[in-house]
Amino acid sequence: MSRQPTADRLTIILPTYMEKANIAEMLGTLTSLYPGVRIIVADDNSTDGTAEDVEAIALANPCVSIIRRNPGDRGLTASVMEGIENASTEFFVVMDADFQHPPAAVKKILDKLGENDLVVGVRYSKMPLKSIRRHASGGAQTLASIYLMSCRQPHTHDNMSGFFGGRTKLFQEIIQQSGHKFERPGFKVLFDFLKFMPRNARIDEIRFDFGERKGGESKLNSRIILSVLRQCGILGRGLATILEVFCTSHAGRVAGLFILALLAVLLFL
Ligand SMILES: Nc1nc2c(ncn2[C@@H]2O[C@H](COP(=O)(O)OP(=O)(O)OP(=O)(O)O)[C@@H](O)[C@H]2O)c(=O)[nH]1
Ligand SMILES: [Mg+2]
Repeated sequence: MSRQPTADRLTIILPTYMEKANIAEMLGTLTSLYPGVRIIVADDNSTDGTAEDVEAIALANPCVSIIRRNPGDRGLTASVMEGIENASTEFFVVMDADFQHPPAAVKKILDKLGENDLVVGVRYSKMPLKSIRRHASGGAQTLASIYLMSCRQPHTHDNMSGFFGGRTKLFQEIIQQSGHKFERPGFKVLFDFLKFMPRNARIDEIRFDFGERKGGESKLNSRIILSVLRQCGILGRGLATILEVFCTSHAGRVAGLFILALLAVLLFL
């Protein structure tokens, strides 16, 4: 077997929710760039016709398949896990379906997989993100690195990246042994994998220009952002629960303001 991995040894996993605006173009781009590549779309019951578009394409191209996920288990992390569990090639790459991860950069990841267990796509510039999201993303990256270092686990320059590739067998073993500890509804599956990665795993990175979403809308919301905290042990989970109560309900916001006002009064008394 040659050392340089080729597209026929690769499965690309695309988690989707309401991506009708992008999915057909994404599948067309990937299949023409990488003839012979397998593609698994893990769709979370989109109601905009995403799954139907994939099914029509899969009829003409047996390398493309779809997982129509259990509606009771919605989650980007859960979808990626299921995609990896269903992959049968030696390597896989996970990427978004909205073109923020450039299809041409899959090759850069694939080229490095021959000598590595995990290759992470590191976002070069996060300029397409709004300023507040750039800061939140920087904070989450620091938090995750500190957490991983404290557990003596490997960390990377972009622990939150949704663009990464790995050796399928190793990742299937991690899911089998530790998948029950993953934050299934979360967005940051790479962080979960890093928490359970063998300490001697061979890890490399590629850099890529993080693009703008091509069509459709983002599904990120404050609850999902808080789920990053949930991935940081008991303390993180406790803090996330408290913040969720204060930030995501009207009564919680009122109670939060009341507590802040009380603290201010006590400080100035
Ligand atoms: N299966 C599944 N896929 C999802 C879910 N939420 C988002 N996705 C997909 O995951 C990828 C990333 O989602 P986005 O909404 O683009 O999130 P993001 O890239 O972090 O946010 P933006 O920068 O605002 O686009 C896309 O391919 C989505 O279709 C989900 O609940 N289930
Ligand atoms: Mg996106």
